[in-house]
Amino acid sequence: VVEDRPSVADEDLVSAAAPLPSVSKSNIEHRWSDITSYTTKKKVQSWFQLPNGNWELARIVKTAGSESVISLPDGKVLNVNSDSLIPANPDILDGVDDLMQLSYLNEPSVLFDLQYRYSRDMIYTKAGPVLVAINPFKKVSLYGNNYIEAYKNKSIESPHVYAIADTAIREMTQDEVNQSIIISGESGAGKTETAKIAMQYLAALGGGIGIEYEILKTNPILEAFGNAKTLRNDNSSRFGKLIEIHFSETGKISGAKIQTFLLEKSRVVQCAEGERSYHIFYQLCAGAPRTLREKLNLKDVNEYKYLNQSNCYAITGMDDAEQFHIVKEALDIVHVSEEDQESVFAMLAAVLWLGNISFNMIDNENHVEAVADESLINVAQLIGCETVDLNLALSTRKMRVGHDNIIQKLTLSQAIDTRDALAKSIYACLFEWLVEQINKSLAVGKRRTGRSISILDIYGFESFGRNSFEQFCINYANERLQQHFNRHLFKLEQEEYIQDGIDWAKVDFDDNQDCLNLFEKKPLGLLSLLDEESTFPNGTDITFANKLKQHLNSNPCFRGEREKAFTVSHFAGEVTYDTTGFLEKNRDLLHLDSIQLLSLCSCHLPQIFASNMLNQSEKAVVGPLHKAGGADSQKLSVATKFKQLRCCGVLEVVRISRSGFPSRMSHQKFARRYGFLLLENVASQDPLSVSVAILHQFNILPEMYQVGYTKLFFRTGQIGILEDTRNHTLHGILRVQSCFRGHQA
Ligand code: AD9
Ligand code: MG
Repeated sequence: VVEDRPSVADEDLVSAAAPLPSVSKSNIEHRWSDITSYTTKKKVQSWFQLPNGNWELARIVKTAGSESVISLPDGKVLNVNSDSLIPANPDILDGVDDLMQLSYLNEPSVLFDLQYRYSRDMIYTKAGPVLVAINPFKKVSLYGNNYIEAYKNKSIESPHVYAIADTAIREMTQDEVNQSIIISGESGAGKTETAKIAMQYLAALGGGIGIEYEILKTNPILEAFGNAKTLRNDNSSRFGKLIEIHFSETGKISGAKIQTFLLEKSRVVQCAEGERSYHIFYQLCAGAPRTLREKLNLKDVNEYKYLNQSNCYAITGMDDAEQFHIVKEALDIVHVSEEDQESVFAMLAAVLWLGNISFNMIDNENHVEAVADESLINVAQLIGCETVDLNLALSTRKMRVGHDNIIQKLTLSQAIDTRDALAKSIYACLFEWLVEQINKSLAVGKRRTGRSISILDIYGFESFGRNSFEQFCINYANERLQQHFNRHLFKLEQEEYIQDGIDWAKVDFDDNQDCLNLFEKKPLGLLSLLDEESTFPNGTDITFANKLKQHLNSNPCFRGEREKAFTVSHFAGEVTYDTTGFLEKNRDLLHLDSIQLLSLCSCHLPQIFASNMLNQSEKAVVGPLHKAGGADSQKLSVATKFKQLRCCGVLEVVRISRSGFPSRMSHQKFARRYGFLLLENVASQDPLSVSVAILHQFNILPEMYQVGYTKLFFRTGQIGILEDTRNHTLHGILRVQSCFRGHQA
């Protein structure tokens, strides 16, 4: 943590780096044992990349001209081009806890360091101002009260989320600047867990009046309603979350506010093979007590179409019934009344029963009406309307033609879309309503101080075999977050050097502006074209895909694929999207008939939903995009894992931080802090002159610092040396003072 860094003062960044997923420890040891045993014998050593992409630590036997003879750990001797060798670090640097300390900063060295630490359960490593967390996929004993105490007292200094949270509290209190902890990483990297660990620390330090307990209890609720099992992560967040935790002047938590973004609605009505819908559905079916089951007419999960299409009901290690009770208890704690909880469960049951409603053909023009079976009856009863009205809302649409109102019958596919749209809307409104209730309960007290720490946890970057509209949105959100990350860490960093007149060799880094332009450019960007096509009555997924190819093929981040697909080069890699369903999902239309139906219901939640929907529809029908602001690894080669490294920007962070002067302090602060160490009296001099005098007196080498107009910039480690001298002198002074006092006494 660098003192006084205005460029990042408002943001302490945590990065949950790409996991080295399901790489078992034995596997790691096996893979790395050659290297580590070799490391001990190494003399001149370099990294050499094998044709399969893996890096091996090679001993250089001989170099002649551009050729080198190297010997590999397995005894093989190869003749290679010297340019293909990448320097390795000396043994003494094995496992350093800040990548910035590495003498040679290259991909194999960074990976080696992370791997070395990971295999010893040291999952956190610093990369300059960023914390890299590697998912352990097992319980590691790094958390809990003893650790919290230790980080609070600074008796442990190893990198940790607690240390990041501690810095955030300190800087918020001392500098009175609001802080943010931003967590990025691909799906399954550990962002949500990391966010919870940070919250745990803030709650422990800022606790006292009890609200911290409520804040922690929002996690099981939001995870139940907003997380689901995907192919990547058994507990994958399907929404973005920003939690703002407010503190009083005395440093106690006074309240919190949660904002959520872009819940994946489509999951409610369909999900891919091997995935699940939202946890809460399974929890309700497994855990509801008998009276509730009877009241809601609940069946087993496999009887509901929305849940049984994907052939996946259980999650190893998760007890849905037990989880239901945890969620209920949490709802109690955030003051959702028993009556409201029952309405919530009724709405969930209504969504499930909606999925079971089927339709009968009533004429030979493909028009349908809903089958009057228990599904229709149950939905009507649960939301509080007549079955006739529900049937009408699902199978007809009122239209205005000229001055006349006409009723149009729906075809089977239109009726299914209407039914699914209603289910998705009820669920999305339920989610929003719950967040609203939670926010009421956590409301920041009247004595608002304006001090807060925010934690951002979104869905991570996703790339599956088949990627649809959902991945398109999620990856776009990640692309934006990455730019924020880039801007903060790189651009602002450089700008600060330049502003302060510092000679700064520009460091190139991958900016993702080109990719964002591809999404955002008007009128010819992915989002504009999608919105445009969504408004055309004759627009289809094929016309959309063709339009993209027509207008965007010259863009280097875009590639048209066969049929309805296209590929985007994201910062984290290429993803091919299948446009099937894009227009429908982007339109996200809920017809007025459905809204009117809900507004007439006798059960109070649907009425609230309807009025919200009406408010929204007055703002025009907007697609969800406008709202947007997350392989079998054992077989992966090390080289593939580097790409993961790249997608978190870890290397760039290290590179830019190290190649520059990461510690900095204003002349005033520097003069105030170290001026007393000067042998000559400088009281009358300006801070800049005092700073220069200090640098001279302590023989700080000129290449170790730069004097800016307003601040001093230091290479890594220099402030530490000055701090040691200062502490030493201060202790001396204190000793003399206490002797003096003792003498007087
Ligand atoms: V997604 O973008 O929401 O799909 P996340 O949030 O990045 O994703 P998550 O935090 O849910 O990933 O972590 C995935 C799983 O990894 C968790 O369910 C845990 O089983 C595991 N995990 C993550 N971090 C830790 C940890 N610090 N200790 C132990 C962990 N297990
Ligand atoms: Mg998550």
